[in-house]
Amino acid sequence: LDASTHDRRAAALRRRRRRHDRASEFLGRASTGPRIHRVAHGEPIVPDDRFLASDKHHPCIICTLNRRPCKKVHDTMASFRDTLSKLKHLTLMGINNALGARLAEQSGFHALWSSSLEVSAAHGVPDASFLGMNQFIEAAHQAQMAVDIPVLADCDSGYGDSMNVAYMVRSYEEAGITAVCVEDNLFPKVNSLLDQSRKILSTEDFAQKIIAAKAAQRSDSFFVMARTESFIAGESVNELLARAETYRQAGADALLFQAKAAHVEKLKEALSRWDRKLPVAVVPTAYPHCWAQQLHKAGADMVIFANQGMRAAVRAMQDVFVKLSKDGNLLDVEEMIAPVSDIFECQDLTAWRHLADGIPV
Ligand code: SPV
Ligand code: MG
Repeated sequence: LDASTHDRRAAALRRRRRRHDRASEFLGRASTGPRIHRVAHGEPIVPDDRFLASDKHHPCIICTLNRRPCKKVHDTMASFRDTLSKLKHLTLMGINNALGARLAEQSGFHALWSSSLEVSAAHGVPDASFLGMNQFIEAAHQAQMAVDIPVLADCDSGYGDSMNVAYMVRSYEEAGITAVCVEDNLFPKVNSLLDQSRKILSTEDFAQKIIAAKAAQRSDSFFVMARTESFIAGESVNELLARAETYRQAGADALLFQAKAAHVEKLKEALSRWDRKLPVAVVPTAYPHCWAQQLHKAGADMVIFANQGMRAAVRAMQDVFVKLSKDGNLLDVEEMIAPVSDIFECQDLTAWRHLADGIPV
């Protein structure tokens, strides 16, 4: 460095330290400076170890300024694979945006499901491949940005054939998502909960999508869940298990056995015969009488509460909107709604103010 550059940097560093110290004094906490992911950004912009990220779970200030995670941030944060391997049983909460993600994290969930049903509904369209991949990525990405727990992104049938699936994996990985789920539904997909007969992809064609997905991933930790609609399409336990075995051999990291109320006995038999050869997820929306603990006991490693958050929000909004449109009296609904302070908390305003002052949170 030439002398003038060096002087300028030293002066900037002194200014920054003074600002930190003042802020810290004000907040009554030690000054440590903003965090920067050395791994993601090479050398720190300020040549002082005080300013380096020491806690891998803290957001990087450059990611914060860019308003998107840098490519490697999630290599240092908890990936879906890490979380699943640490917790024996995982219950995932369905969300469609950052607000839902934050509320679910605050409620104690350790992983999230970015639901295609919810994201579609949030756009006011059916869960029938109306939205494009980028709209689903945006929803999952915004959710992931808001939390420290991993998001498993529901990617329907993978937005095309095997080549499209490869592109999908690259795109989600680039957006900081550590796990995706693809299903053997045909394009355009039909939501499993609809009473509608359907054909699904051949076992071999879907296995090819999994092979493509696994070939496309860049980081070892990226996680590909293969979901089968076998029961929904009227297949037997043997047929489902044959698919499951082929998907396992194709490289899937986990499976999802989709089922409705009429399939519960078949599902239990399949889980028991599968015998945890790979982790399996289930979605009990249509058989709510089966509790998560019972399903875990029956052999499901993951239970996904796919859409209860959105349904709770819809019911709450219906009630408040109807009341307001009738009476126009805000006092009538005050007890039914969250205080504005809760909204500020969901927006993490205090944390952003601290970051703006260079104080890590
Ligand atoms: C979703 O939440 O989008 C799902 C689960 O895929 S289900 O709606 O049950 O198909
Ligand atoms: Mg879906």
